[in-house]
Amino acid sequence: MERRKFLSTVGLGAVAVALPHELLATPVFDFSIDDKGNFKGHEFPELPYSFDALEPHIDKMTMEIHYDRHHRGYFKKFMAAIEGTDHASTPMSKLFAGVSKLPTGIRNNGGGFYNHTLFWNNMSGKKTRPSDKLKKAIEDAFGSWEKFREEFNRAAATRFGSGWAWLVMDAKKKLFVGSTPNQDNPLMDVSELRGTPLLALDVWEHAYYLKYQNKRPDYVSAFWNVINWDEVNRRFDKALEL
Ligand code: MN3
Repeated sequence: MERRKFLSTVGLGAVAVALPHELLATPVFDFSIDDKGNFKGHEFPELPYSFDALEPHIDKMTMEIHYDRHHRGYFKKFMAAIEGTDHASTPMSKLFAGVSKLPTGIRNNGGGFYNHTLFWNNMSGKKTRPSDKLKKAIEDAFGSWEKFREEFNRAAATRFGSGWAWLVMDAKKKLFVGSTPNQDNPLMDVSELRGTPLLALDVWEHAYYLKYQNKRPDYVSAFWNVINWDEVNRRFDKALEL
C-alpha cells in the first residue's frame, strides 16, 4: 500500500494492521495504541498508587490537585479539541510527530495529558532499582551514574519557567538528558529534543510549590527517592527492541 494512503487509513482506524517499522523508528510509549499499533481510544488513566504514596517526597495535597485538577483538565481540553475530528482516532504519537501543523490546543493539552501519564507511572512509593543493562547504558552515555544525575538535575533546574526534564533515547539508541518548555515532549516535531522518553519530571511550579515553594532543586533531588526504575527499565528495554 502506498505510504500516504496507508497513513490515512491507519489514522481513521479503518484498517486493523500493525504499524510498519518505519513509523516506529522512534519507539514510543503511546497509550492510545495497542501492542499491534492499532488505535484504541483515549482514557483518563488511574493513578497507579494512592495520593499519599510518595510522601514525604511529594505530598498528598500536591498529588491530589496535580492529578485530579491539572491532569484531568488537560485531558478534558484535549478531548474537546479533537472531538468530532479525524484527530480523535489518531494515535497520540502520530499527532505529536506532526504537531507543528495542528492547533496549539492539541500541542498543549495533548502534551499535558500524555506527559503526566508518563510521569505518574515513572514514580512509585516502592524501592526499585535500575537494571544492570540500563546502568551500563547510562554509564556509557554520561561517564558515570553521578554525572547522569548531575546532568538531569541541571536540565530540571535550568529550564526557565514551566516545562519538563527528560531522559531520552535517540534514534541511534544513545541516551541523553534535556528539557522541554510548557507541555512539549521529545515526540513532538517542534521539540529540540527528539527521541523516546524514558523518564519524565514535571518542573512546573504546580508540581512542587505547596511543599517546596521556590526551591525547585530540593524537589528535583527528592524526586530521585520516588523514581520507579521498574518502569524506566521497561521503557528502556522496549525502546531498544524497536
Ligand atoms: Mn503538571
